[in-house]
Amino acid sequence: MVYEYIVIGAGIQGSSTAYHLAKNNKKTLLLEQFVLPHSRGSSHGQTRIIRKAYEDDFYINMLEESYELWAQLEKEAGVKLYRRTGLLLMGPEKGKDFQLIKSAMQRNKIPSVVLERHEFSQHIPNVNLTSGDGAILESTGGVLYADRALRAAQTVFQSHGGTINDGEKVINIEPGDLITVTTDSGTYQAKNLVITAGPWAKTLLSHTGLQLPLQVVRINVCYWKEKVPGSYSINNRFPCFIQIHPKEAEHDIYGLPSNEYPGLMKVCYHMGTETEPDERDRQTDRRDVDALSSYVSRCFPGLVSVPSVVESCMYTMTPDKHFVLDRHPSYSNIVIGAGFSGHGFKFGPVIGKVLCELSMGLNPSYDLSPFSIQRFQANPK
Ligand code: PYC
Repeated sequence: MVYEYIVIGAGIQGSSTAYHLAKNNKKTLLLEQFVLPHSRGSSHGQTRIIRKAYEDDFYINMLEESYELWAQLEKEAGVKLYRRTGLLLMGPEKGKDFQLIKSAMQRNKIPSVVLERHEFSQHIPNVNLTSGDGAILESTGGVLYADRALRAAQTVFQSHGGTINDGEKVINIEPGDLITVTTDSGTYQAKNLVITAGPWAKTLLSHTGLQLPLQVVRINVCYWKEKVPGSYSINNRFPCFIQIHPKEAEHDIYGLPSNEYPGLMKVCYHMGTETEPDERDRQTDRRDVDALSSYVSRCFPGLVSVPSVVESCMYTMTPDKHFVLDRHPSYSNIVIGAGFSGHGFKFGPVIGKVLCELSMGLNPSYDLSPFSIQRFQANPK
């Protein structure tokens, strides 16, 4: 079967790309190796954080549009995808990372308030602010309803004539003017291909002769029980949070108010242990959960410091934690979206838009140099 475009991988980035292609009247096939919906990749689960609190202007600019595109998708699909909660940023006040985000927020006029230590507990009850930490509350931060968002992008894609073939694993890609994609149950051809295969990107790209420094890690997604029901609840306006440089661990910790499991707050470590994507559940390292337990008992005294529920997810990390959004260096009709490094979901609709632009040969709406493949080739790690 011949299509104009094939997109491999129906996570949020691939589904959003397919959505934009179909809205541009392109005959598009979206291939997914697992039967949808599934919890095997990086786009499952009920919630994600959305925020503009970033240190780089290029992310903040993309997020401005991302909020608009999420709102548009909400309208098109008739479902609520975003709930504003605010985003609490905590971290060593004099530290470089906290200061860089704070100045980027000021420079970009992101609605926010700096919470002084003496007023912190009045605004954010039941949290112990670490000595030496500063706190900023970004008011547009909130929760994205991830499963719903993924389904919405796929449904609107189909309503514009797009085809989803799920439960079909790609086993070969033959580049050419007409690219041939072979799955375990069929063969498809298209003039253009977009690869958004999440943790499987590295293997798939090797079929095209491209090696990228992508590392897949397993994330333990932990939910912690409130000692007093409702004390960290979305309904009581508790915000999402990011803790930069916690004392207990090398990487950040983040959390979302209790919502999807009533009475349980999601608090997770923003890093994991390396895994093979098909062997995720063999990875049983729980050192992150131990660090989280110490953090929770020190900073969230209203939570039981043993997680009630632990689920799994995967991140695909690049060495600099910036995404890959680029054309294949050898085949200009193959476009790649990869390495979302655990912070890509919130950008879904805008990433879909730029991958669609790249694959249609249009000028992308954003400067994509921070996301180039060449940055690895110039300085291989
Ligand atoms: O980038 O906001 C974020 C985030 C939260 C959890 C994982 N990433």
